[in-house]
Amino acid sequence: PAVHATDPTRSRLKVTVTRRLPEAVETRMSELFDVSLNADDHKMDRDELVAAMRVSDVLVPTITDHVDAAMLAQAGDRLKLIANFGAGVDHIDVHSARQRGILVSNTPGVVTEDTADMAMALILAVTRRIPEGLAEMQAGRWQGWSPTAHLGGRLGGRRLGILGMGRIGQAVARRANVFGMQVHYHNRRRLRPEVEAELQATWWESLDQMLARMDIVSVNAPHTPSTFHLLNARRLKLLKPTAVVINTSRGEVIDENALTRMLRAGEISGAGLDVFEHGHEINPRLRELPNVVLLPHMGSATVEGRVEMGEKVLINIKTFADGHRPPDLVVPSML
Ligand code: 8YV
Repeated sequence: PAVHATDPTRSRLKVTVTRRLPEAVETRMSELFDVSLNADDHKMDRDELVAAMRVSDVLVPTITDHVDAAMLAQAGDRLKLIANFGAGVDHIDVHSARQRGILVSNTPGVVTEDTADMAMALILAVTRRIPEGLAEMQAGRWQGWSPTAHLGGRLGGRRLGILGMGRIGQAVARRANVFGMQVHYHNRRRLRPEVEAELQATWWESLDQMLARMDIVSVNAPHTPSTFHLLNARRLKLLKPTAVVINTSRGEVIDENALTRMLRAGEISGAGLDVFEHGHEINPRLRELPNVVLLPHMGSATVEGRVEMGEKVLINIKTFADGHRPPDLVVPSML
């Protein structure tokens, strides 16, 4: 069924894209729609975003654009679709959008493998001390091989606890199996038995009980009201002092200050973080720690992935323009 009435006086949808996307995506989008691009790729402020929403049928935001209820209230009634460039939609007030009849879509699936690769990269970087080795080489400090230097921990046999077993969590599990790790997981819903068997994954109904037994914990849950600070100080204290925490999902799922304190105190052995609680404003203490590997939200940053994300956005807008439900519609009950 048609989900919007196309205005016959307007032949092409007006689409505002908040950041520069791969050239091929921008070109295709401009062929199909009346597109407004952010030429210099600056981060648009609230007023700019509201102004853009007022004159657009479709907004294509990214994680750097916070779209809250107050902004939606000022956006007028032209905006019909927020076609997010990215899987996570925690920067968009999906409930308010819904109440105003504005649809929200995302780009699931195409970020899965790249993000899981990055989780493994962080696991390896922390457990095998790769940044320390790199720094030593770059500084010209290497004195030659020694049997006792640079010793990390073997991944094979280690217990990996995956927090959030959606697409990305499952992709991490597949990789961990190949590395000989023992895979455990906590998820709101238990996987189907055949999927659990394929992933050789053990389900823990109790997150607390799982945390106490893991060598490495990988956060792969989205940020929602129910996952905010899921790894709070109390739960982080359940971890073994030898444990390592990996996060390629959203910073808000972990209480970053509590994690930083415990890493400094040696109550947690290490961390690999691609995302942070306050965007790119990182707790400076975190940067000083040798047992912590920090990355600037690179999880899905592959050339191929960005093009596929753009193609997903295009399909969502095109389907909507044709009067149908966008295939990657996000509804509040999914959050
Ligand atoms: C994106 C991400 O780079 O898809 C997501 O949820 O976090 C990343 O893959 C970013 O969010 C794009 O908006």
